[in-house]
Amino acid sequence: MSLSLESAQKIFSGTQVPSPIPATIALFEQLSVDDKLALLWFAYTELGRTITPAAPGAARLQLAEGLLNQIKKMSNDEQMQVMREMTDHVDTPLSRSYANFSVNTKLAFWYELGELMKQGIVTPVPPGYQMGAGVKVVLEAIQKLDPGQQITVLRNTVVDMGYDPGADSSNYAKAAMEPMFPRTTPSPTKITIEGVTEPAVLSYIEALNVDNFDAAVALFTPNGALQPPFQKPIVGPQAIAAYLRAEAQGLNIMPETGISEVLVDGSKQIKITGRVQTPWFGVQLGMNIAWRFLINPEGKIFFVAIDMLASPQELLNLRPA
Ligand code: ECH
Repeated sequence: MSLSLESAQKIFSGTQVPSPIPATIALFEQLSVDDKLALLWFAYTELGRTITPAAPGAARLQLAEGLLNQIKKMSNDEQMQVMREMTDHVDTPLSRSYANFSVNTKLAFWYELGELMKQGIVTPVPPGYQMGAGVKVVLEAIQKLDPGQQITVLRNTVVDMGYDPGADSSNYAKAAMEPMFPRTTPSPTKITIEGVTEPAVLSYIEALNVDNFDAAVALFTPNGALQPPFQKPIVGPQAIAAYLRAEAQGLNIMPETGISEVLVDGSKQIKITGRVQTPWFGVQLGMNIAWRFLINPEGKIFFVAIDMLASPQELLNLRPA
């Protein structure tokens, strides 16, 4: 029996709980452009009271330097206009350059603009801005999320900005030409998962913890797939490698417990829960994550879905189904 992607996506579906992240992003999308920018500023400054991102290194900022220098030279009105155009996906040279950045460079660009806002060099909200009722609703929705979910919402809005005339997956390739994201915390060296000893799973985690994406991809079947949180599966080793290079740099992966079940055809479904640290926030923040693996009878990864969980309670939710 050959494994199908469709049935793989359904493994352990009984343990899934609806995530508030897409709902919060949908609320955000309904705001006016000025409300969006103001919301991000309020959410980011509020988050900053408890956790702050690590300053991106000089090498990364250099990639965004051209854009940042243009913006620094502008008047406050022009700066506001540029930020509105990026948020509204207006086709401008600046929006296009931004869309060409990798995820980490996009984040570094806004990190730097945020610093310039704190210093008063760039205005965070238009003069005379009045907060709309919608902003309060979205802010409250964000406040209810756990920190890992909050930074996911921020990150998704940043990724989505700018104007990209091509397919959005094309900028995964950009990351290959950019410097690696430095690890802010040493990664765990010895991985043990209570209840799971599957070699492919352990090797996958170990490979990601040393940014060895080629080794991670070699564990997949030729038609294997990886499904990131809230996304469609990415199919095939080449596409997975490009994705991991763009999105998984510097992650510290700390699985805790799991369950493993052998299916009639000899394949295995394995669910693991644990924590992941992003190099942007290091030890300040552990995201609660679940992995759902489908391993073929030869021990290769046919499918892995990565799910973002809300709470440590959900981490314990390992019931098979
Ligand atoms: C200001 C106002 C104007 C508008 C904007 C502003 C700036 C905002 C800034 C935001 C910065 C946000 C940051 C967010 C970082 C989030 C990182 C996350 C990482 C999650 C990673 C995960 C990885 C999971 C995976 C695993 C695998 O096994 C396979 C691969 C993969 C305020 C100026 C915009 C500056 C820095 C959420 C979950 C575990 C799927 C990758």
